[in-house]
Amino acid sequence: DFPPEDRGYHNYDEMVAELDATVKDHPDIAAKSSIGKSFQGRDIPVLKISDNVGRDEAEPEILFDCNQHAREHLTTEMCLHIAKRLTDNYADPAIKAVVDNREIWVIPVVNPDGSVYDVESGKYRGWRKNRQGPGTDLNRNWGYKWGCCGGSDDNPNGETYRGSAAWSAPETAAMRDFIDSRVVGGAQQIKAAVDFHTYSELVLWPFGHTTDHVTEGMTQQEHDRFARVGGEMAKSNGYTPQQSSELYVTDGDILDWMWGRHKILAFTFEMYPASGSGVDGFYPPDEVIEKETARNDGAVDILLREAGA
Ligand code: 0X9
Ligand code: CA
Ligand code: CA
Ligand code: CA
Ligand code: ZN
Repeated sequence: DFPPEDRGYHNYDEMVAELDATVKDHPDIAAKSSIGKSFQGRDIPVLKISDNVGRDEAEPEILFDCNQHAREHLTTEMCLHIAKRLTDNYADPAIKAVVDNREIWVIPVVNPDGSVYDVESGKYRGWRKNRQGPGTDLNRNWGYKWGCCGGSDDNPNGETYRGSAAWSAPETAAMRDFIDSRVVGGAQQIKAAVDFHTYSELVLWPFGHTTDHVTEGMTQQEHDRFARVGGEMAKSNGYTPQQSSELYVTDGDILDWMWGRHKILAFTFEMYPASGSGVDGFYPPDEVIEKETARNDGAVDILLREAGA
């Protein structure tokens, strides 16, 4: 489990219990299901938040996902914070307006096996990948131009191992099936998304596989919308906005697939701390959880709005 001084973080079982408690407290606006199972057979839970939550309504949908990378535990807290804020504050007219006019999907742990493995000994292992053999980097296993561009490793022992084929990891396949399932009447219902990571305090947008701003699947106008919305969100949380490939080139990441395949206005946030801050990047103390998750409330609200545009 987490070391005693970091008990403020939720482990996998506590994350599931937290979602169950949210549903119990707010059964009219919150529902839990599973998008599928991890390599070792753990469920990957998703929380849906909306009015008439049991019905699929014609409302813009938005996806928040966390913890693709095992050691990035602050992101799990981010997803739980989003779920709690949007349900506990339903009496607030501004929150009610959002919840009543959107269908919000929250996936706090995309990589359950890796996340459990990282903390189970009581000492942090610094683990990134899933637990399939030597481990696949889930954020290199997505099927848009998978392995195209030197932005992933073909060595199974590498930290950015892309897997034996696109979707070879059950966790990315489950994410793909879930997102594909949100195509209703030929239209993708999920209009916007944030994939949370740590760290460096960045707001990133596609594409990652090329440093070109305009390319196959990305017009100037589309790029400019990413830059505008990304810039607005970065202003609200103090992060730095940039195209993801400006950080470094990746292939097979979630953003390229969500945009390339489904035209979802998808961002990756690299959360606290900033790079070079002196704080342990992947293991900040639990005392920062509240501040560093609430820090993104404004950005989340901007994207919830933009999903309706
Ligand atoms: O490398 C990643 O998957 C992400 N960074 S992390 O330190 N959390 O591992 C960044 C992915 C964003 N895409 C690109 N930089 N191209
Ligand atoms: Ca502490
Ligand atoms: Ca609804
Ligand atoms: Ca719907
Ligand atoms: Zn990451």
